[in-house]
Amino acid sequence: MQRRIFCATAALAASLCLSTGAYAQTKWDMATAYPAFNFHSKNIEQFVQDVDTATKGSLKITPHYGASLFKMPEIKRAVQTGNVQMGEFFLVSFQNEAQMFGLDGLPFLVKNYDEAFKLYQAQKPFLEKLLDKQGQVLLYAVAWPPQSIYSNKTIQSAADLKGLKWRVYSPTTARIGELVGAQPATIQEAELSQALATGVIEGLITSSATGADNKLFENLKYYYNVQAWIPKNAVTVSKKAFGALDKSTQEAVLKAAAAAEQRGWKESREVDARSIAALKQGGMQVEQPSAQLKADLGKIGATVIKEWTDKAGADGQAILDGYKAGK
Ligand code: PCA
Repeated sequence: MQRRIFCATAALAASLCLSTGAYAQTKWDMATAYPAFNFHSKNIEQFVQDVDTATKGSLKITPHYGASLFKMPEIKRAVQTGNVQMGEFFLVSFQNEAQMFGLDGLPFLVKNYDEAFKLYQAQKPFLEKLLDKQGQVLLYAVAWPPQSIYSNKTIQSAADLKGLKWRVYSPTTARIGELVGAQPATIQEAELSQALATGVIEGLITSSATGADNKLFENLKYYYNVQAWIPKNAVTVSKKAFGALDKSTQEAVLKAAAAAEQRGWKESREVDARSIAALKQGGMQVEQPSAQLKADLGKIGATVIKEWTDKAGADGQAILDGYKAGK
């Protein structure tokens, strides 16, 4: 009986498909590394809905959250090689490929979201060009909240970071670890809770949002609001997949992307305040950095920026000059 109903339903569905004739639907998968409840993911969800509405369902994008399709470091390449049509990845993690990807991970270059957005405007043409060479279209980029220090013990100066098992996510965070004499270990966000629970790491620098998302207060006690940099996630689509769309669908995607970018930056600011409150609520001691810690980090930051500029060459210098002139 059940089988007969199923067959009848399937037949009806097939005839409906046939009757719509030329109706063609494009399906894209999207890889992302962050949990579905994270604010970047919510923003993606809205983007996907906007595209669906604007294209009357002719472009269906299915996001795969929590690194379920690819791990974060693999996502960029997966889009590049066409293994997945769309992806979201953390730009500064790719600094070894091109220094320009690491620009928004430089310590104390920007002081707040407005400056971070200006830096992004200066960086954007370079990012677009780099990604284009890698077979991708940059759809949008959204900032994480400012990056601050979490630790299992009090940190009054850089010397207190010495020997700490230090989680890193980029060449710059690894270099900072090295400069303070910590023990750097690369851990992806998706593995953060486990690494903390098993004692693989004792401290890190990340956003209030990631701290709250992963309930870092369960294993770490202190949060120092140093706001060292404001890095971004980029959302890209493979050039091939984008190029296969008709003009009006392409426009719908770009329009939804522009809206997602605006919404994401606004949401990031709000998420920061909410997440800091959640950290406190969870028992985390939220503190301002001491004058000594600030001074020490400032020096480390200057070293890291100098090293970046030396490697980034003329483009790097031009972008820093352009950003400073327009500030
Ligand atoms: N959270 C991500 C990237 C930056 C952030 O705030 C992470 O820690 O991996």
